[in-house]
Amino acid sequence: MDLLRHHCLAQPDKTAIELIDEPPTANQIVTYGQLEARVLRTMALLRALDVTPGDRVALQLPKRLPFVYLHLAIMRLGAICLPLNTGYPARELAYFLEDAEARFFFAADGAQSAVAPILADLPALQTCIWIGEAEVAFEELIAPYQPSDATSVSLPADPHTTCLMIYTSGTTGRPKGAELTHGNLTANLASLHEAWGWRNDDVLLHVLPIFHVHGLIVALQGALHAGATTLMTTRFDPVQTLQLLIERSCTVLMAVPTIHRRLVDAPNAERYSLRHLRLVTSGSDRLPDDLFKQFEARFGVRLLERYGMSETGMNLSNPLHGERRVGSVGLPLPGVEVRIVDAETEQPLPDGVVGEVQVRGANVCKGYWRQPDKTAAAFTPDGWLRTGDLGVRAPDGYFTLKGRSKDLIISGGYNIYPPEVELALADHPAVEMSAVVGCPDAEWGERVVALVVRRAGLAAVNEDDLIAFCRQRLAVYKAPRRVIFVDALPRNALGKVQKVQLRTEYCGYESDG
Ligand code: MLC
Repeated sequence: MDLLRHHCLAQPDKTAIELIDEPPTANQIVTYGQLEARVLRTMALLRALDVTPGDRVALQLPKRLPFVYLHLAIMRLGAICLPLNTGYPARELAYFLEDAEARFFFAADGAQSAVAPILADLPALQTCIWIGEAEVAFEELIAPYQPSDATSVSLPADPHTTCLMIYTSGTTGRPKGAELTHGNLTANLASLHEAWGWRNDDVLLHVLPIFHVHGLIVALQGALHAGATTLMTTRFDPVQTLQLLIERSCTVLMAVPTIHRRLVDAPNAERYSLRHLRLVTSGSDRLPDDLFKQFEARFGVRLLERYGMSETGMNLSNPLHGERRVGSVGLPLPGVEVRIVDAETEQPLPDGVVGEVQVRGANVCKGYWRQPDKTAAAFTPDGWLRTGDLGVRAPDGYFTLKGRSKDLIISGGYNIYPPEVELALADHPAVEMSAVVGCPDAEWGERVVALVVRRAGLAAVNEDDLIAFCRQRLAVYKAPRRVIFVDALPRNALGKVQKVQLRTEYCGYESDG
């Protein structure tokens, strides 16, 4: 982040971010000089609001420039940025704000009526600021604050200070906040800078959400760290993406397999050559082999698949130069150690044998917010993070993922934890019990399917009722796409529901209800 400040001072007139708005006549350009000035004003605003180092400042804002200014300003003040998915309904939002004990919350004006009622029950929350959609509203908000009011504040010297908190879930319990430090982000950005050859003259087309490490750190911060230019769309549209990549001579695109699938399937996609792009990455979910091949055949670009997680940023990547191996997530990034261990003994396994992927390095988060037990359970005594992913290492060092030991669904690059969906379903009076599984899906990777046992005498509830019920309680992407009613759930001798059996039996969607 020191490097970002350097670019702001060294190339003040260069475009840092161009927001691609709708309509395009409303596009907005921010130079590096303006970025620095607005971040400093935003820091001054935050100081006037009494934001102090260590405070959690939550953002549930659309993908627009105020989010970026706030994110950078919060971290530079030594406070902790808590970015939240804009799809979280009030009920989920309340959990995150409460668990993090957020003192400050910046939210979209348009969400006020839905969100305001939960705020009274959050004793730690001191200030909520509603931000209008238009950039100008935020600029008016920070206008009275002078950049000089913030200049006395410099980055916290301690790299172990938490600056970003990203909530992830587990197989049990509620979501937990992974605490990423300044040192974690700096280390990971430096690794990626080296591995992917980020250049000052790169033009990144940014189509991802910015409330996750992928869009926020790997893509946006990656480009800012390099002093490159980012074209930031407010949402993903396949045709717009292809047009912008060509018309604006973009050099870098970062996306998830669902996005790559939609690009390949876009109308007249064969008319677009993307050979001028020097780097097109794929992550957040496994890249199917056929998609890897189709993308190259259609656009003349070999996708670069990499592997990361919220707790670590990026760990493994196929090389920029050298073999980008189909089906593999590549080699450890500079400064990151990756090993495959036996799940029981945690002893390293020889090449070619499948085991748990474990990761260690300066990029790995320091733990989970106020969850010492879960933090202890996530790490080995010598500091390896247990990822819960299964993988194998080839003798030449390439890693390939082979599934998950944890109960997790990945849909369109978003992680969905079945227990969260099962808990939501359990609140419905007609649900006796449920099991949620991920069924393979060509577009989304996996889709959420719920197997439900109805409570005796309450058979009237139907699939649409339960889907609608979940969509009220959970972000829409977590809600089941299908509900299949069953008489009983298969269990093993210990009473544990057999999800592998359910996937085998029901992912063809044969409902017996
Ligand atoms: C949207 N929907 C989803 C969904 N995204 N449902 C399931 N899974 C998803 N991922 C819902 C919408 O709310 C909508 O609901 C319906 O599905 C269809 O929407 P759409 O318009 O087709 O979807 P779209 O908005 O275009 O979004 C698709 C997408 C988006 C692929 C562009 O999901 C996306 O940006 N994914 C990227 C996620 C990401 O950045 N993950 C990084 C995590 S960090 P309705 O109401 O219309 O039915 C991480 C670490 C790492 O994992 O290594 O990177």
